[in-house]
Amino acid sequence: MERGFETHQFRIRTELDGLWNFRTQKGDARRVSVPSCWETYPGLERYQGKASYEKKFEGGGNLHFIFKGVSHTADCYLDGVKIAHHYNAFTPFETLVENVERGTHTLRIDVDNSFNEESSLHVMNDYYTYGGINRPVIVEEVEDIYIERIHFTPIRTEKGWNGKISVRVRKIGEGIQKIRIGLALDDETFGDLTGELTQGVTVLEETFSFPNAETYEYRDFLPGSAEVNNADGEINIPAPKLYYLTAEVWVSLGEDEEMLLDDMIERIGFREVHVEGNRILFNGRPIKLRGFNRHEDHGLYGCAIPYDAMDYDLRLFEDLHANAVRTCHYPNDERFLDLCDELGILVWEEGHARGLSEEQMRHKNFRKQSLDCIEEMIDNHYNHPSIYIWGILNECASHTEYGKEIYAEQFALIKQMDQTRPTTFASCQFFKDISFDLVDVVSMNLYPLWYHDTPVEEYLTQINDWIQGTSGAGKPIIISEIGAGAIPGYHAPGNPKWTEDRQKEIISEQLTGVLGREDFSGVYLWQFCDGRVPDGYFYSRPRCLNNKGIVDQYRNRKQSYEAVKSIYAKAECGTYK
Ligand code: ADA
Repeated sequence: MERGFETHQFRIRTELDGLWNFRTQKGDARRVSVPSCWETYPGLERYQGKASYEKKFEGGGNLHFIFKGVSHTADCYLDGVKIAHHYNAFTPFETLVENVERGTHTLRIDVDNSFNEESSLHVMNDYYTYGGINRPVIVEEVEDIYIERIHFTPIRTEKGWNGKISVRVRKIGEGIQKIRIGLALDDETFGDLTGELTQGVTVLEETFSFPNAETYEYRDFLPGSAEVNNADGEINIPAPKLYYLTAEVWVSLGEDEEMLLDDMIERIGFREVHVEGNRILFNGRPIKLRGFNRHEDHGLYGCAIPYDAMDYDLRLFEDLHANAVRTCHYPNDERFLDLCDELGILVWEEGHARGLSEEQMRHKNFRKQSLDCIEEMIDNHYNHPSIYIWGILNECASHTEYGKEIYAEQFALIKQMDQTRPTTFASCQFFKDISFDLVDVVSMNLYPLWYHDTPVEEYLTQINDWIQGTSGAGKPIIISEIGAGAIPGYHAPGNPKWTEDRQKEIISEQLTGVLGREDFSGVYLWQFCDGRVPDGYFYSRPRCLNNKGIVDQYRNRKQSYEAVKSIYAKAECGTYK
């Protein structure tokens, strides 16, 4: 499944999941299910290189292909003719092939997950770059006029909600065509967009008022927050209010006749996020984050985590009384974002980058590859109400002039595409970061008691005092990473580091310290689950895993799980004093 809901009633589409033919460059061939990572195919657990996937399908006319994620570089061919190229495992891409003869066709995707000289973001790093078609592939049959994207912007007014609706339509072929786009919210028609299309892309947009729209609220998941009443026999659990926004493209046939050419359904929420002083306000109320950093990584699936396993992770988030997730360090599978929308989990989504030096940020492809990733992330994920902030460039060179230029360039792109969400980046440039003037929210990755033995309270005060002397003064501050490691099952006298007991001690002190202070807008624990790292990190990552999860890579719980749960359950961790 591509999304958590149906995105079309009218458009003809086929999800190309199921069995594909697979072969590595060395000739290892087998049939595999897609989406998947080749590290889950026996014998290929550590394969880095190239491989091909092939799938036959029936279709014809204008074929629109949607690739939700291929890790990490894809070259796509239809019946042997190249139709698309894409870099980055974590963002969707699409392509159109016009006037294809109806019949049986072969789609081939050549995939490369090597750390080659063209790759500036998928490099040796503290997370694993898997290989494969890690997210769904869809083929659609579209008319000569079809909807490419719908963007919905909620606008709060004194009289209730307005909504700006932008519909991006593509016209194939020459000539001018008048169209009417019929708009409905939960199947209730509320207006039209009309316009004349010429070849290529046209954006039609207008702001409509929705005075009776119900506001989308995130869930705080504090104990007792789900008032469930079964009085009328139904199980009523409060859920954030989501609406289905439908757009239908009609063309006039003369007189009073019209013909439906295409449709698209988006799911939206009426909510507003903004920064006021040192607080992040969600519908006017300050949020206090009790979150986790979550890599898309699983011991059974690699980064191709199936929908049910994503849902299982979020059931643990709810059990842990967490209200937020950070998609460290790249855009996530849209089905996960759909679940966060439905559950009301606050999402910090970020562009793909982790810990790149100034030299790595000077890689010949770095600017384009990271700007492309941001553009694809926002263009595709704009409508998710659970995303309250955009992040970029985790722990990159925000302490150098060149690095700051790059951060500025990327924030400019974000603000150009989305003026409604605050921006941030997670810094580790302690006492030397020069880029806080670029952000709405300051975020810091700290590891007191793990990477250094400075007492938590002392270190938090040092960091906050420093920030108040920089261009980040007075801005909200998020502790975007804090944590400690533990090898599952390891216990030893004196609780040395890597024991579960020591992890619990350290994390308890860290979380209590951060959540007990007024000066922070909350915390994202590093990290939710243990995640795989490449052999190149073996010296500091026992088992070739980043072992700072409170569950292991199979979601088995460590001792610290219950400790985090009890801290996050405390009411004072959900509000300020
Ligand atoms: C950094 C980085 C994370 C992870 C973490 C750790 O803060 O942002 O990706 O590497 O350190 O485990 O040390």
